[in-house]
Amino acid sequence: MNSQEIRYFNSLPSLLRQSYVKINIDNSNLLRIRVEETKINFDEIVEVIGVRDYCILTFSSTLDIQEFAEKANPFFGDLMSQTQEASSLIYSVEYNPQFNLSNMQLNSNSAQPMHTDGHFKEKSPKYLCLYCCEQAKNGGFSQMVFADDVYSYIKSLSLEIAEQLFSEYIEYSRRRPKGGLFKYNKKLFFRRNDGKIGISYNPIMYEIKADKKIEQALTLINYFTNKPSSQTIFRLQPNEMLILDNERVLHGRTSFDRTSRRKLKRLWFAGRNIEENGIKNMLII
Ligand SMILES: O=C(O)CCC(=O)C(=O)O
Ligand SMILES: [Fe+2]
Repeated sequence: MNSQEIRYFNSLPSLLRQSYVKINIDNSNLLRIRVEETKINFDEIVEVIGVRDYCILTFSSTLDIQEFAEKANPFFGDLMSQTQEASSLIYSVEYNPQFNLSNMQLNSNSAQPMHTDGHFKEKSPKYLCLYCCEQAKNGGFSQMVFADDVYSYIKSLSLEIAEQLFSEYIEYSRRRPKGGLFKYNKKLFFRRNDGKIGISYNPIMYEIKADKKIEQALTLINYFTNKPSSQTIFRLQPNEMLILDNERVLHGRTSFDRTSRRKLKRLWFAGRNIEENGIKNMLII
């Protein structure tokens, strides 16, 4: 995610973008599950995520993320690589005011617009884990918007377009880190085997093309998902982990102060039953 590719987000009304800066409290009193690293009840976690689409774990001490990943594997499926290198199974989302760690939006102190992870993958991850090692002094809030709310919002405007979003492909182009473009087609919504609505979306793209009505719907979805009143907002503390059903929840983060260090470790799991909505016509140009 290149910072030049943020233009879809920047085309949002400026008032909306400002609200990022003003968020300074949790708007939710979210359930946290307290766990000891040696006694993680994965059955319970899977059950909670099945009902709420997310869960937040508070660990009693610093977590060995590698060990966690191994224990989670039978429940969450295989770990997925997160970048071009196959070794990137544990990714650090990291900002350090002293060093410019990368030119990516993700590793800056800027806001991340609402998205699902691994949109560009043949099959997006089912579970996303974000483990907080260090949190910023101000800002750096996590935001979630649920697929069902996005669907209800579009449906309230047009049932026809809401249905088209299950069947019509959207053409995404992303810049490749070493030059050129990566193009693929993907649908926004899909119906999962469990009957729930799945979503796959990322507005940080070089270009997004679709039927005019679908493009308009995406602009509205950017608007809806990025306004704080649609979001569940909270702040991860060190030793806390957010686990999301990445097919059911969009997530983002607010900007944070320039002088803080902040670090999260991120894991992607494929899930145990691989669902629909792969990508079509992948092309590197
Ligand atoms: O920095 C955060 O809180 C979340 C960043 C994010 O979207 C991700 O790592 O997938
Ligand atoms: Fe993300």
